[in-house]
Order: sequence, then C-alpha cells, then structure tokens
Amino acid sequence: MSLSNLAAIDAAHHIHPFSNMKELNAKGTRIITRGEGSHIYDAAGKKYLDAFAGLWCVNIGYGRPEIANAVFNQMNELAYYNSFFGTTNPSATLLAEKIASHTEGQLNHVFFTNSGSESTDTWLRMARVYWQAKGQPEKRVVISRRNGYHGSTVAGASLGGMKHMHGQAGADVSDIVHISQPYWFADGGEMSPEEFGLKMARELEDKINEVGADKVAAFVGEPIQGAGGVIIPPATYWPEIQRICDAYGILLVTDEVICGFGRLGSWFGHQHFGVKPDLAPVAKGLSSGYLPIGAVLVSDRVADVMINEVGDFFHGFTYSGHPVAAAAALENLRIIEDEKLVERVRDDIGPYFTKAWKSLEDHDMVYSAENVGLMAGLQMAADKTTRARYKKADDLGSFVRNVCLENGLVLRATGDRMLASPPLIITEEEVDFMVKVTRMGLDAAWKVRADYL
Ligand code: PXG
Repeated sequence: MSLSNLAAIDAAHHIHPFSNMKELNAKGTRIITRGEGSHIYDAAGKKYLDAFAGLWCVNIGYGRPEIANAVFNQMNELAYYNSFFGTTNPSATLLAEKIASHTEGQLNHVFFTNSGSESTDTWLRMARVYWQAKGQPEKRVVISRRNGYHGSTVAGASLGGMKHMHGQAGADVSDIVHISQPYWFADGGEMSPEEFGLKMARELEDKINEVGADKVAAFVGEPIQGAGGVIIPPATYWPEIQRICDAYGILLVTDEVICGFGRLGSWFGHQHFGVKPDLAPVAKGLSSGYLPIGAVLVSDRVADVMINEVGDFFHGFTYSGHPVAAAAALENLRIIEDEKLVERVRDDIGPYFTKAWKSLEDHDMVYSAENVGLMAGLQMAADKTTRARYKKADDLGSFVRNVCLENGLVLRATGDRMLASPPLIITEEEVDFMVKVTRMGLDAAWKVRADYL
C-alpha cells in the first residue's frame, strides 16, 4: 500500500481526535509505522526523536519485547474475563498490589478503568458516593482549575478548565466550579512566585467559603498541569492546598495521569510535592501506552467507606481489570523497577536534562526553560523583562514545533510554550540532540518574530 493511498483512505474514513479535519485532510496525515527506544519512524522511513513519549505516556520507550511476550502469554492463557460477579484474574490482582506498593501506604486500593477519562468519571462518582454514604449527600460540588485537563468524556470536559472544550457541547456535568491556575509567568504580575502560589491556593479557600464547605466534595488538580502547558506551580502552592483541604474536610484528588509512574523522578507527582491525596486517577505511564489501561488509586479513608458503608458501588467497565492490559502494565512496572527508571530520572538523566534544557534560557526568544524530572516547559516571551507575550502565540508555538519536526524532533506546542516529556530511558546524547534541535527552532523563530508580535 503506497503512502498516498493510505493518506487518502485516512482522509476518507478516519476522524482524528482534537483535530481540524478539513485542514488535516487537505494536507494529509503523518503515518507512523515503527517505534524503537526513544525514536519513531514514519511511513517514508524518516526517524524522529520522540521527546513527547507518544502523548506523555511511553515511559519505558518503544519496542520492548518483554511487554510483547507478557501480552502474548496472557492472551494465550486467558484473553479476557470480567471482575464483576465475584471474580478476578491473577494479573489484575497482582497489579493492584504492585501499584499500591509504590504509594507509601497512602493509596492502598485500586479501581481499574481503561483510560484517564474513565478514571476521572470514576473518582467523581466515587467522591460523591463517599459523602452520600457519610450522610452528607449535599457535599457534591467539585472544585477544579481553569486550564486544567482531566479528559474528554462529558465529566472530563466539564471538570477540565479548557474554555474551547466547554464551548463545544458545554460543561454539562452539574456542580463543578473552577478557580485560577498557578501560572506565575502569565498572571503573577509584580508578586514573587511564592506569594503568587499562596494567593492562587487561597482561591480554593475563597471558593469553598463562597459555595459552603457543607456542599464541597473535593478539589482536583494535576500536580503539574500537562496539556495546559506544563505549568509548574510555585513551591508554596501544594502545601497550602493540602492545608485548606484538611481544614475544610474536602477530599484532595491529584490527577496523576501524566505525573504518575516516574515522570517527575518520583513514583507519583503528589510525592514530589509532599501532599497526601484521598484519590488519584492514573493511566498513560501505567502501561507506558502499550495497551489502554487506567485506574483510580484510593486511600484507606475513602476505601473504608466504599467497602464498609456503601454496599454495591454501581460503577464499572466491561474491561475493568482486563487481564491482558494488566499483564502489560505489570511487566511495564517490573521494567521501571528493575531498570530503576524512577531513580534514574531523579538522580541521573533528570539533572542532566535540567542543565541542558536550562541552557536554552540564554536564547532571545526564551523567558524560562523549566522542568521537574522529565516534564518540561519552555516559555517564549516577546520581552524578557516585562514578560510581554507574542500576540500570535498559537502560530508561534506551531512554527517552532514544525521546524523541530522537519529536523527530526517531536516536541509539543501549547501557545507560546514548548513542551517536552521524553521517554524515561532517553540517553544523554538524545537529550543533547533534543536541545540542539529545539535551539534550531528558536533560531528560526527569532528571524521571523515580527510576524508574531
Ligand atoms: N488527566 C490528565 C492529567 C491527562 O493529561 C487525562 C486525564 C485523560 O486521559 P485519557 O487516557 O482519557 O486521554 C489526560 C490525558 C495533550 C493531551 O494534548 C493530553 C491528554 C490527552 C490528549 C491530549 O497534551 N492527557
């Protein structure tokens, strides 16, 4: 099958997620055919360093035969069985134990889903059912953040703070309200990042008082916002959020779909920031994307009520605890453990990456190049002292991304921020290549910057 044939078939039949299909069909989709280590290859044989790990998920890199074998063996042994009517399968049970073992006792119980979005729907229902069972059914309101991302189901789109998503088919789930994000570059003004972090966290307190603590079920936030642009909160933010959730008896939910499984140099993002969530949705790095699987990690506080007070929780998916997806995830976690990838990000490749990425701050286009572990954002600014922004920010980000792509590097752009999230197995040479090509993109942008002012 020729490349142009495949692109034509795709244009005729395949509707892509988050895509302008008219534009995409006109220019033709890129067809990715192979992956190995930190690299992907397109149908024309062109090689790219995938500094985005697919979609923030291929933590162990592409092409690992261990996972293929684990999946093959599990499919031959037991391709599917459900966990609804008093049954389980060994892979699902052992996976629950394995995940819990990395939460330091904080999140001892696991409910399986197939994606981050399903995990969002699951914890939202669970949080409300928890308060019902505690005799406070009016505690239903969930507070989340503008420019947060929690998935694309109706609940995910409602909980997320993406205006363009709310604008399409609405933010339909009731009793969800939003507060500001801790994005100091954009909104911090003359405040120090520390002052600003406290101010943003205290918006939660203000919102709880406005709604009434007796009506608020939970607060949710990504430890570091991913799709929103790798917004790394000031150090004062999360401890203050924890204080407020404790003071008002609100469940704390950390959305670990991106931060979980090593990306920040800790098993989970909440551990990096030193907070103790009651619930935590995960997906992506749980299987490194080899098969779809997600979960909600549940603390003893919530699980005790769900198990001892609720009775039946009328919720679940045909593929909750799917044996093959669970086998892939178990093998993925074995690899992360055996190859000490979390420690590698914390102590070795993470610090190397920090130094390399930060070196881009000398570039005229760049205000800051920040990261935690292997989750990185680069902020472009039209004026480095005033933090004035390029007016055509979306086009500018796309321009830099396209130059990188032409030169064999996959980076992500969100407005005037460039985002990176490479596989945890990335080598020093690959980091050097990544920074070199990013600099090429920035150099090219500098030459045409007037077009974006
Ligand atoms: N929570 C977070 C924090 C996520 O990043 C989800 C939930 C939903 O997961 P699923 O598996 O249902 O997609 C995500 C997903 C982007 C992008 O453009 C990010 C995600 C998905 C699609 C695009 O950065 N994150």
